[in-house]
Amino acid sequence: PTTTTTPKASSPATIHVNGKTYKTDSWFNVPANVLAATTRKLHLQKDHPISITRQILESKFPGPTYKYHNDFDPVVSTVENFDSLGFPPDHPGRNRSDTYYINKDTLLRTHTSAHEAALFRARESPGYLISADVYRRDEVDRSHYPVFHQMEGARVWDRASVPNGDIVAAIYEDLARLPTHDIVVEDPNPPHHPERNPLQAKHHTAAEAEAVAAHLKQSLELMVVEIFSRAKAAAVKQDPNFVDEPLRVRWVEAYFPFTSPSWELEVYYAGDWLEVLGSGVTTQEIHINSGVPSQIGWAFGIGLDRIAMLLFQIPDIRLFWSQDERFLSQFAGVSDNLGTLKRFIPFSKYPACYKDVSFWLRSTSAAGGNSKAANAHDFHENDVMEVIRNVAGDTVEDVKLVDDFTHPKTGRKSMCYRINYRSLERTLTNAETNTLHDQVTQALVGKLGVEIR
Ligand code: FA5
Ligand code: MG
Repeated sequence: PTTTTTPKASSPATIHVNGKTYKTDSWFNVPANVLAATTRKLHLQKDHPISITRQILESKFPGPTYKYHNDFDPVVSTVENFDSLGFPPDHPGRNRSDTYYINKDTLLRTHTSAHEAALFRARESPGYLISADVYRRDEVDRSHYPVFHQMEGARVWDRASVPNGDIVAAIYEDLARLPTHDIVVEDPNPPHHPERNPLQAKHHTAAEAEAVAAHLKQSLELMVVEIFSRAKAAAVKQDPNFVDEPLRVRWVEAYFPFTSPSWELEVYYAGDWLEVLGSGVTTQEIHINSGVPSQIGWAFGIGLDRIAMLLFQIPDIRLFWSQDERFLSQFAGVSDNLGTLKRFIPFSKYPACYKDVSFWLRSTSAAGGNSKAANAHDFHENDVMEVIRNVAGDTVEDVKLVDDFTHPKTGRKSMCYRINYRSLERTLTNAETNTLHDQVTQALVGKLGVEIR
């Protein structure tokens, strides 16, 4: 029998999010610190870097064609988050090790695509943008946090309402009205694998899919060019030695259950290609199931935190959650005047304090009995990450697996994690770090049933 190591968040019978009450059940796995983040709405906080980034991106998708939705509730159903988008029943994203559940049918959205089908159904505008907080159980380091922000966008055309029913002509007319940019896209049309990422031949002609893709690419390139031009302008203004390298962007093939074909847009940054967004031609079943079978279109999703980190040169994702004036004051006034955007000047970095914790999992054969005991079979690293984050909060900078080892005789597995304790705001005392680390160790034993070595 499989046991579960999912940390037992103190499970209240009901919880409240944004003034609504939800019943929990045995699927509930949302820790208090994550639940608390649902009230923050950083994407709407004036002069917050996440909100400024949203404003800059919105400026490239003007109304009334695009309507902005910035206040959708983070609690959605499994139907909205997964089924409506064509996720197969066994998709790993549905696991409790990856997703925060309130109950079996209700979760904290893992992406803004959860609202896509409802907006297609609503038909309020031919395009939309959604900005929102999203939630994923994940590793702990300077670029991952259990809560981050996405902006989702889509644009549709309706065969039933374009002049002469010529949807291809209508899309190219809209494309011709878009601004241009002078960046050379290195791989504008990467080949795609038709077996996994087909043109939707049953629903689209090749010419239709091509027209949608061309409009998608131009629209998203404009957005990315805008961000990187603003980042560069800020850098040049502040640092006369800044090396003004030309912007490099390329399209690569990607896979999503709700678009086909699909692409990611990558930008060359600090010596490497960086994925900034996922996108594609929307799966026709979503339009059909939303009662608008005559529509075709594209959609994309971009991570606002990552973009904000690049734009402002913010070195650690935890900073977004800081209420420290030394952080927030640096962005004052920018929401009202985007031209005053400056790079973040880090305040002094406080010392790191590394501490290791080593523990045994129970061997798989010995599993059973104690349902709390972690065995090698059902061990999930995200559980370790979460227990540590729950105890030590934002004083953990990162957690890394430094050793794992299986005893040749007993078959027992041992893991060693190195935790870096470093506050963003002050120097931690030795005594304080030791106490914290003791609490983390006890929590790993108590919540995961591991045995400390
Ligand atoms: C998605 O979430 C898709 N819903 C995007 C999409 C929408 C595709 C519409 C097609 C059509 P993905 O998991 O790759 O895809 O996340 C999208 C973006 O969110 C990433 O490119 C990245 O910028 C950001 N992101 C993903 N995970 C994290 C994380 N843990 N921390 C910060 N940003 C993240
Ligand atoms: Mg991705």
